[in-house]
Amino acid sequence: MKTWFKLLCTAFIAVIYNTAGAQITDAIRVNQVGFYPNAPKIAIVTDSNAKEFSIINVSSKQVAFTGTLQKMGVWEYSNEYSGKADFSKLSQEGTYYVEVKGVGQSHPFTISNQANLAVGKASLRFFYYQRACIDLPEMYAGKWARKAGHVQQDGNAVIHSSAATTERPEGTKFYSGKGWYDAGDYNKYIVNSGISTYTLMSLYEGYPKFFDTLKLNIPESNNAIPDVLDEVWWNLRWMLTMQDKDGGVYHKLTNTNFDGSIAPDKATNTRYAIMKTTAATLDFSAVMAVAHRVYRKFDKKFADSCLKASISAYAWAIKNNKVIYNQGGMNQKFNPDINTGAYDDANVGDEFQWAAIELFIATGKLRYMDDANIEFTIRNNFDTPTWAAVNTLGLYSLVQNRDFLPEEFAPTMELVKDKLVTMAGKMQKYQANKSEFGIVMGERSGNFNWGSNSTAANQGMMMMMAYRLTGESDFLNAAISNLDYLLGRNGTGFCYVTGFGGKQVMNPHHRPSESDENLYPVPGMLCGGPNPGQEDARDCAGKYTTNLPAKSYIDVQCSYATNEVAINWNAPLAYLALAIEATKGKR
Ligand code: 9MR
Repeated sequence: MKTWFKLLCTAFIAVIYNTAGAQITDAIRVNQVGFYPNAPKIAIVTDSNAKEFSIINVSSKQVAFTGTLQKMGVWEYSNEYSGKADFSKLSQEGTYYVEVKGVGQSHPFTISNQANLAVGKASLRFFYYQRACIDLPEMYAGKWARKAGHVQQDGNAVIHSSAATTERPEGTKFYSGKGWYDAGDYNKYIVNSGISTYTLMSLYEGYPKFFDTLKLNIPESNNAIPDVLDEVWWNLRWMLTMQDKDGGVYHKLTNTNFDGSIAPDKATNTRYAIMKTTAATLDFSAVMAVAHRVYRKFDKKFADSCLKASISAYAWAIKNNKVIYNQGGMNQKFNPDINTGAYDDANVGDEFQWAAIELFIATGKLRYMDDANIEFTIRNNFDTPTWAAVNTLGLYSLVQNRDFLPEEFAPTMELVKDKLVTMAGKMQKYQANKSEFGIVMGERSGNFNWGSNSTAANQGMMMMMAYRLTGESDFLNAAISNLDYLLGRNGTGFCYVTGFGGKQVMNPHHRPSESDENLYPVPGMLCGGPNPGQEDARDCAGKYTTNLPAKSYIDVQCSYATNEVAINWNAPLAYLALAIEATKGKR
């Protein structure tokens, strides 16, 4: 979006907002998208003088519900008082807002049997908008239609000196097209593709019936494969190009430096395939083993090629088990220098474990389980997944596929289930008994990191896994609480998904949105969220007003540390929103 145009429009909107919505207050924090009739409905009022609340129907202006605010205390992460408004009993579909006398009214929200459907679909359609090497015509992309980017560059990717072999010397060109742009930047990184691609395949695996009929209005919508898997296929095809002949996988396909605020088709710098690493190769191996089982019933040939790729990648990683990505070190040895995202992870134990588990599920061979060594590590080495901590994804897959595993594995499976329920249970208890905002997010202070919104989404995904495993509604409610957090019940009052809510994210760090003429950014994108680390403080001088963990967020383009978007953040959002929709929604 052109800056002058945006400033003009923002000023215009501010005027309208102030006249028409004068009573809307930031002191009431509520999911600004929607609730299911038969599910928890909570708002938080941060004014400690307020005692009562009402829920008002927007069209009739009638009071639909009244209640007393429950004193919850001060939320340490935002330093705000929390009075809880519980209107779970209101089950009539409609559009409403919360009203508190003397405080004001909240942004509107719906109560609906399809509360998450629109936001969930938008969160998946984000991946279509991130596609490299394909035009996005208006019929699928609406006003965010754009020309293909990187057709020439990724069609003629260049082997970087760090990745050179006798068979593929430095400068060799190869095809590395398709795939999703990682984030606000246009590079493509295998490590981050790993967790993102997995999360969407896992979503399909958990709710196949729901996704068999969910249409996303993408070019492949009319083929026989569910749309979510068509979308994932776009990235899998790129990932497969990143495997060298010896089984190893290049860490990333990248420019030397980040591009400026330009459209994809204007970003024409050379794209290099960078050195093979153990982490990238193992993430690739895990994802391809999952792709094998998920795509088998749709396209056996493709599925078989994925398994082959997975096995050879794993074998490479066994032989090359300590090739750690260190961008600084690499730049000292090789040219040209590379200064884009590092996704550097010195600990590859969890990647080994994840790949071994997925290969065990794919092949039934117990030798992979020996490698995974779950019995030994189960006590402590698992946590909420991130791009750098992936072994819990293996636990998800084991639980999902428990009915198809060899009998000898049953005792270990008990440990796995127990581990997952214990981990999830700790978080759920924090949400239900301790959190002043009634959310899982914040169960540890470290939750407010770079991409903190993905922490909330991944916690939510874990809650849904525990819910499917146990059937205990406490887990489902905890999942819902974190989605509420992302959609408005949080420390800033923003609905963190673009295009949704009353208080919207308008200026994400996302080059396609920055460079087009639209006022609104590409919809369905989850921004990184509050991050007191403020690693972008120099580029955003004078913009931050606080470093309180849950408030350290700025809706400005410069803020790559709080307002960027990324595939590994949107994937768990899609999981959370649509797993809940598949569970509570009615279509
Ligand atoms: O999500 C990544 C975060 O965990 C790291 O702290 C940060 C700095 O290394 O990088 C983030 O990933 C960025 C990647 O390196 C490049 N594309 C944009 C990603 C999101 O900001």
